[in-house]
Amino acid sequence: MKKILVIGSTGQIGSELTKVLRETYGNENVVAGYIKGAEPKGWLAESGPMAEADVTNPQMIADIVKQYQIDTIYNLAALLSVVAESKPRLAWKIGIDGLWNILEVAREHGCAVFTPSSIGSFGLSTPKMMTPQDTIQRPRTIYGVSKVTTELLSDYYFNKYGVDTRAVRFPGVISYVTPPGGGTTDYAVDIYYNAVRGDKFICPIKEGTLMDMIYMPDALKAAVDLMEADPARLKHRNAFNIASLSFAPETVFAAIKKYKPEFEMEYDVDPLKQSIAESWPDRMDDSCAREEWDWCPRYDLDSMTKDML
Ligand code: AKB
Repeated sequence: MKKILVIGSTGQIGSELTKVLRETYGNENVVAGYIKGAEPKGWLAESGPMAEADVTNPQMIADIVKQYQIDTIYNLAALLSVVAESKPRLAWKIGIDGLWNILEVAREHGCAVFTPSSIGSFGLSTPKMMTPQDTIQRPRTIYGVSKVTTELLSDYYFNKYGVDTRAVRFPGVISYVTPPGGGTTDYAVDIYYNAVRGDKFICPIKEGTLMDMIYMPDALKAAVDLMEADPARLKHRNAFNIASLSFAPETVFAAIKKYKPEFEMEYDVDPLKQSIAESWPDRMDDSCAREEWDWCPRYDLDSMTKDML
């Protein structure tokens, strides 16, 4: 049975990933890592072990790995795209210096490491439609720069030291359980919250702006399935394109309106979010993930919308 440490277990993806991992591998085998000020609460704190796991403190990570005999680390420590632009040094410290610390611990203790990349790892010069797995990655945000570095550093540790590093490039993740914070794709979550509350939605992203999105259960399935995949089949490692949904604001608005005809939306475009969104793909080509580890999402826009509402 795997022994897993989830770093960033109280974040948007972290809390739901910890739940799925505990259901899959047993509560006692999944340690919920957190940082001071963001301690786990409720079921997360009660259902299994937890430990302070600050990626900027390598000794702290090594101690947890030794104490719980961890063999797999899910490293979700990162600032999202919009917030990272206002704190670039911190984004680097957590995303890259932190990853370095984790990879060193993993090398010493033989752990596998999953550190997600993102659609943010692409930039304006990347082909926008059916973005290939291997393509130009010249992002201009610090989020993107750190995600490309994450991919390269993870590949470096695999090629040089044999550390079992694997990752996906997450689209915008949509969930009704934990709201995100500070991302460019957050509008696609906020729109559902507004619809359920019966409020008009003010959309910060321009009509016609396509971005890849994914429903949380599919995002979690990707993270678990990739770490379970047969390494002999993996030609790529860091990181796989995974596509699921690709839509613009007016499309998700129309999908919600089908169930809530009274729902209203108007645009008030945020220039920072818009410029980031325009530098990201319209839709990724995920054929490598499909071929190498049988990636296949389960939700489309309509089934997600029903579930969200
Ligand atoms: C963000 O918008 O920052 C994230 C992402 C797509 O990486 N949700």
